[in-house]
Amino acid sequence: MREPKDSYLTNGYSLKSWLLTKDHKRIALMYLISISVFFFMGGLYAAAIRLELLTPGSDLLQSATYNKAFTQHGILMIFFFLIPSIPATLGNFLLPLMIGAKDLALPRINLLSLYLYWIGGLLTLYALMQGGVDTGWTFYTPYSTTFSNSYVMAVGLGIFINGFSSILTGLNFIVTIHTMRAPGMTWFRLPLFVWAHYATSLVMILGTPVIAITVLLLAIERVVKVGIFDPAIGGDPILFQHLFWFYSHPAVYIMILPGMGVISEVISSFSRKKIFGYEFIAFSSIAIAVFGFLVWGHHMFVSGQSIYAGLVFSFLTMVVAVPSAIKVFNWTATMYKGSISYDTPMLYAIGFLGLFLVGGLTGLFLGSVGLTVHLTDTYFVVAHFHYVMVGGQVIAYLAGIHYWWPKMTGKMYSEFWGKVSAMLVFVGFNLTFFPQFILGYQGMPRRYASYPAEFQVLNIFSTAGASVLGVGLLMPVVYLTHSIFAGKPAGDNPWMLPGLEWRTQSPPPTLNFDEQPVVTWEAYEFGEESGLDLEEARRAAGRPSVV
Ligand code: HEM
Ligand SMILES: [Cu+2]
Repeated sequence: MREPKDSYLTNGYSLKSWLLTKDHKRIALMYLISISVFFFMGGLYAAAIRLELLTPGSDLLQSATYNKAFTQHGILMIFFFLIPSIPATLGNFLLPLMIGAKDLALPRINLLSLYLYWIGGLLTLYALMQGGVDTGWTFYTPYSTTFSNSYVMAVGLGIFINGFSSILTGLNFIVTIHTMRAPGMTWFRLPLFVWAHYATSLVMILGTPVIAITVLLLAIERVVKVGIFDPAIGGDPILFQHLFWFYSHPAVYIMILPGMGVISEVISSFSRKKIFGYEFIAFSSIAIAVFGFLVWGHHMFVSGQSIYAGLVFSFLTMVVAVPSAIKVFNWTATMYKGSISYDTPMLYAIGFLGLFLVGGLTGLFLGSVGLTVHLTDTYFVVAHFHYVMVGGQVIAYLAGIHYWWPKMTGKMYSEFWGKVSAMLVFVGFNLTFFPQFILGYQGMPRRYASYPAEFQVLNIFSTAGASVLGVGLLMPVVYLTHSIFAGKPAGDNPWMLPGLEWRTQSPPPTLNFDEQPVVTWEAYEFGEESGLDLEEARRAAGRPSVV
């Protein structure tokens, strides 16, 4: 295997060459490290919460501390890990490579969005160290405006600034996809990962300004006492919930669409089959982005909203589930009669299919007006959104990291440890969160440090599962880092795939391609004419045959 020539990694070693880079690949790596830090910090809070819930009494954390723990867990995980997770790292790194471009259309804006993320993140961390915040990640009024004495303003400002990072990333992706595609890269030859990011970007630029304004209004009321949400001075607390969920439901799609994009790539690649129903998957992403704006009221069924509004929101919630179901159907059909190889990314992708299905279907339970009255604010909701956010997006993110790691670093990680961690994550995850469906159904409310003794057994399962999950999530940090220094060279195209990102060197050169690529093939073209001999490649890399 030939030694990699100069690559984006060898183009300058000084701190300055990183901090002032305009290279989307370097920016992606800096994001990768930053979001990992936030992820593990959020994980520490999760560990504290699970430890507290090991016993019925509130013995480890007092209620006030417990409130801060789950609030800060949620804020770090959602705003500083999950929302940027795939777009800012894998999306940033791969979008230009996949469409045959030298970089994103607006490289300086890309660097600016990283800095905004850092500023927002540091401000939030500062607030947490000063004393933290206890409102829940949803900042519901009137508690957040009138009663809470915690650092609401500083955290709100951090989230406000971070929102602009998200908006600029979305803007950059849209401009890039419109203007930077290589000759021959037509819209319907785009990898589905790119379609997914296009849809995500639409939500980012249309939705994020709403949360920014909402946080701003909250600040105005807290400081200047203008009556916006507080009825005592002429406001309406329910208005906050409308504004918040008008962003935050679409935002759940910012948190899942990119993962769906990864899964489309991985399932097709490791089934060696053209993706089934390309157009359906592409347009279902757009449909999710559009319909996602019409269902916010399903978070407010018990807020006193009119029963007729509830019926409409319930119906629309069922509608928005259809495009996701279409995707799951098409992924399954892609695997049917494919020659499947169970490499680490594929193990994660198969895990995604099962877990996302559970997450999505239980969303339908919560979207049914009658049932949700029983389930709302219980552990059932907690289980539901963790199945989608962790079982969906985090698992997809891990699938993507393992899939493109050889491209990003030029090195192969230990397949053995990869598989072990995938299994631990899957088992640990289910052990943690499945019991919470039962707990919620039995009536255990969320957001309390103590609970009646009859709920203890299932909580012990959950905490035990969380420790397995924790080990499973820490392992990749070790073997992936190890691979950078001691991994085998991966070669340009270790999985023998047709996509453009695999047709350049690993790790890629600063300008991505040595010469301007011209696309003459369809997406996911594995046929004989593609000249991609997987068996040959696997033999050369000393990997087991798949037939
Ligand atoms: C696809 C990715 C999804 C993510 C990331 C996600 C995330 C979340 C989150 C974070 C909550 C908790 C809100 C809170 O703090 O109370 C939630 C609640 C809810 N989700 Fe999802 N969700 C997703 C998909 C779905 C789907 C497909 C449906 C229905 C078709 C759905 C229906 C609901 C409903 C109705 C609630 C409110 C439950 C209640 O307050 O009683 N979600 N979701
Ligand atoms: Cu929602």
